[in-house]
Amino acid sequence: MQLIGRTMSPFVRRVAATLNLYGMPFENLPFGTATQGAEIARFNPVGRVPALVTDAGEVITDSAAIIDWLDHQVGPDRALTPLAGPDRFAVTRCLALALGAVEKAVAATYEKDRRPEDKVWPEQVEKLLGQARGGFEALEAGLTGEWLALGRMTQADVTTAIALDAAESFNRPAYAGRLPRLRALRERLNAMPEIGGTRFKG
Ligand SMILES: N[C@@H](CCC(=O)N[C@@H](CS)C(=O)NCC(=O)O)C(=O)O
Repeated sequence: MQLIGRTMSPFVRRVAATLNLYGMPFENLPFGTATQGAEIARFNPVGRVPALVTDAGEVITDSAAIIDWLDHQVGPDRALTPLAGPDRFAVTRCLALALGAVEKAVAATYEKDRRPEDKVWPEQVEKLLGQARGGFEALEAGLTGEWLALGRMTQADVTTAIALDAAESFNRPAYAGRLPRLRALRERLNAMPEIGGTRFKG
């Protein structure tokens, strides 16, 4: 299998970590969105990463669709998101917060770093960062035990840890002194080579 995109992207990284946790080997084609749009568009007409090329040569885009496909490959006993029932909802409601938060963190970075300086709108950057923090604070409030859902490690934990890593790498001061429980969860997960090993090294 081939995973398109650099693990600097939290969406790419959560797919890479899931592949590792499921023991599925893959080759990473680390195309960057800022300069390699044409290469990315060969795999994803929407021009975003991640995309996954399966061993059958099929291309799946969007981390949620890719991870759903991976979950169905490993089956209900190993899937990090339960495939059905109330347990699935317990995980997906956390995922909505983590993905929502990191989408806003990414949008804040694009707003700040990808526009000509005179076109940057500081109020919008602050609004986006506030939305990102809102999502993480809600997850922090819900983290009362060891894991975010179901009393065991799920995709909610994997994605939240990776989302927080990314949000902080984009803008460390925005999160300073906040989110102690999520940070502790993140450290535990990053100590696992399947997850910590996917940190972007470029
Ligand atoms: N919902 C998508 C979001 C993917 C996404 O926004 N990827 C960013 C990189 S972090 C991207 O490709 N941005 C380039 C662009 O939108 O032009 C997913 O979960 O895969």
